[in-house]
Amino acid sequence: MRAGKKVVFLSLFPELLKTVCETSILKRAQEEHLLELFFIQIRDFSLDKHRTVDASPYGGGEGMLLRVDVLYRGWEAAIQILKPLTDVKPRTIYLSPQGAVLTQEKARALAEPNDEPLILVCGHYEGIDERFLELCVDEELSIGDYVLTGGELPAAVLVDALVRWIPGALGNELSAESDSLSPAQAASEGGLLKYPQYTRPPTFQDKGIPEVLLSGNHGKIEAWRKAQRLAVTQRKRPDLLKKP
Ligand code: 9WO
Repeated sequence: MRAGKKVVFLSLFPELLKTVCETSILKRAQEEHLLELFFIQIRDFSLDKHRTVDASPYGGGEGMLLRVDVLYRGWEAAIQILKPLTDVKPRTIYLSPQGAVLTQEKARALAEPNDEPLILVCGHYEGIDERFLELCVDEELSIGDYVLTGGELPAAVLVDALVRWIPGALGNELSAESDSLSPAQAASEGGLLKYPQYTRPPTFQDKGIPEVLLSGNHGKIEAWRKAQRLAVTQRKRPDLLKKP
């Protein structure tokens, strides 16, 4: 078994994904072999001289769809890339506004060290042929209730949310768990939002910082932060406090 979470992107714009993934924490996670990313250009699996990947929908209607045969050959290439790296069957995820909404809990589950590779399929045009969903897709995930122009940014969001759960990826011993509770996590664990934070300079445009933070009294500071978390949650996300 090779080290690191393995993720293959199937996309018409792999360069966009590469650029996002060559930055910051995602870059370092790859350098430290905590994450191993692969990029497949769907267009490489078109067989005609114009490298066509789309066609109009049977029955008529707006726009174009990604062809199932082209997409399938790209998916098979993803399977072949992963074959020598692990015996675990990959999980194929299609990013679409029709999927279940991605949560912090879901990202944590996908980051589990079970060696299950991910194949992230990024659609374009008006969508993909339904037969690809039936044949290859294990799970459809959405990052929110809005329609974009393609699945690349959602796929990047998914990997970014996931990498925070890989032990060591945040560059210190603190994991995502000890970081600020996200609204989603707060919602699922009855938690609260983060308290207000301050750093230098101590005065900016006549605004100081709360006196208690300079007191050196850690008990008082903890109590203040706890009260602030409740107040901030009430003000910004009252819905999180109303959930049972
Ligand atoms: C377009 C559209 C128009 C009217 C009603 C529903 C509709 N769905 C789509 C659609 O899925 N367009 C796609 C563009 C085809 C697949 C890739 N695209 C996409 C993915 N747009 N938005 C996403 C997406 C993925 C994950 N989370 C949020 C949005």
